[in-house]
Amino acid sequence: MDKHQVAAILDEIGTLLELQGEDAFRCNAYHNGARAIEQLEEDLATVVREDRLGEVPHIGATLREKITTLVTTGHLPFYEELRKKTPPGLFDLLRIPGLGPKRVKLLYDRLGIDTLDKLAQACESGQVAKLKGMGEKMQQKILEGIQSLRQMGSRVRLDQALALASRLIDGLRTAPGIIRMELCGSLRRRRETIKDIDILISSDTPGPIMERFVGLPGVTQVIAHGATKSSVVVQGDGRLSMNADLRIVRDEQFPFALHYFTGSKGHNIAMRQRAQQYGLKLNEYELAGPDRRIRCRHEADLFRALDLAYIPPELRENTGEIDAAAKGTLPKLIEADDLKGVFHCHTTYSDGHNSVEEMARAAQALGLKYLGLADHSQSLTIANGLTPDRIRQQQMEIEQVNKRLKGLKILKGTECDILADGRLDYSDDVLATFDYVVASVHSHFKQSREEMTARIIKAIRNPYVTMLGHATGRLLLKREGYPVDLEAVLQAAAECGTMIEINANPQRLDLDWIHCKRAKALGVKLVINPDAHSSSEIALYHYGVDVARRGWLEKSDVFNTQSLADVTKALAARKSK
Ligand code: DGT
Ligand code: CA
Ligand code: ZN
Repeated sequence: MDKHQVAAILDEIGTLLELQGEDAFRCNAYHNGARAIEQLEEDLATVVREDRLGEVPHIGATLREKITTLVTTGHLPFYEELRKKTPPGLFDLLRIPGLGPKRVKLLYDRLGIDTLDKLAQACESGQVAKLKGMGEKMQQKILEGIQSLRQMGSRVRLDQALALASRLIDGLRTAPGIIRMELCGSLRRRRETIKDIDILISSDTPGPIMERFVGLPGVTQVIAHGATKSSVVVQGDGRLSMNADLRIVRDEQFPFALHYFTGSKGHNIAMRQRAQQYGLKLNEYELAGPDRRIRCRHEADLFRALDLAYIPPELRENTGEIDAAAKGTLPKLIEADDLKGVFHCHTTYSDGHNSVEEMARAAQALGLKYLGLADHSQSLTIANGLTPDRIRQQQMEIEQVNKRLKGLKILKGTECDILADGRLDYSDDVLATFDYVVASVHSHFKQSREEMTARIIKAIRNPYVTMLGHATGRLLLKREGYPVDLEAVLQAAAECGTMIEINANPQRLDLDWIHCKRAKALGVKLVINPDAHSSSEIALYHYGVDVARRGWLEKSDVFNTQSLADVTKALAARKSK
């Protein structure tokens, strides 16, 4: 059992005792002991073995005995008894602002409340307000707390979390004494959804930085305020709120802490095993052997010390990156600057907010060389899908605007609905007027997996279809994708040379990175599209590049890294087949 696990158990014992109504002195002994163990720089097992726990501040005789039992046997009967006596739901209640162990105990003893649901009911029926020391105001506050807790239990979209995190980073930047500062955790790995924000700083004077952190604008609650670690709740736009953790280490520890807190957990475990093969121990503070410490200035030095190439954070999901880094076969990942254009953007012709020309100017400002406009097709009436007449009108306008533009070309596309039976929403002669066709599912989501798979594969086999749009239709944290056999879809795409979109809109990020990896293995070409509905959304392609990187994709795996000349040639060749 490592020190984090031991510390967590000590902390929990402190809380369990509080819930039993024990006196504060005894409870705090456990909380303080937990913190001391958490901050221990030496290996806990060694300290226990050499019977030196007594030298650790805040560890008295009782804790020494308990910790020794835990570390040597992996169990602690005292703790297990306490747990049995306490309903687990009481811990959920403790997360509500204003509810300490005393009040939770009161609610449990008097009203039998041991879950959030029961507490919500008791508040709604007014029972809580009648308890001694509670009142109407407290009851209302508890109800609000339950609501925000339920919402916070869920994850947050990458773009929203990044926005919140950059606000925190900007607020911290001017704090005195910061040597290095980085975002860690799932944000640094660019996962599509984020549980909490992890920030790491190196400094010799952590105190004032911590003060700044817990007082930053947007911080609505301080969960913990310690010397080297603090946790807060920050409020974003709307009702969005997230937890954020700040850890401060000494600068020589920074590369190790940066690696550790970037994760993922699976990657960390595999790295620790690799270190062990070298007779070294790797943790958040150091890489060290029995009689030496490996000096690392940067994360790259840490990898080098284990004979590994630098592994970019996006790849650290323990899906073979350590092997590849050892063999020197890591991909050279695609970068945002590699993109030369995009293919899936909407204008005011369908449900976009900007005109053809406004979209083109925005793409140009981003340095793109081509912009594919792909408005919705006729049967999608709620999105003002285009009839063949209006297609002609738009294509004429595109030709006009193209004459005025220098350095950027607008390509004529469509986001054509895949009808319920797999046919496309336009006749072949209309389809032939486009430079390319994005085919997407926007209806009949409830089809069976077999029907949906056959429907999509039929579209993929249609020679007019250049690429499949948002392959699963998922809306992150809102709507599951429709049931579909993606493996079969990817195989069909590989056979026909149909491309698959990485929809970069942060609400979708569809194709998922896992399937990008598979698509690449099958030889399917991917294309990163922002699905922009306004000029400012074209830049969303950045999130698609994040997905592509997590999917091990290189520049050559993504179609829109090619020049305008090459793209034009490839599209023309495909049409003439
Ligand atoms: P999330 O759920 O979006 O917050 O994802 P992460 O990866 O940010 O996870 P988090 O915040 O729980 O922890 C941050 C990093 O700390 C994680 O990526 C790896 C490291 N870590 C956390 N718990 C453990 C653990 O039990 N063992 C190891 N080896 N590493 C851990
Ligand atoms: Ca995190
Ligand atoms: Zn679209």
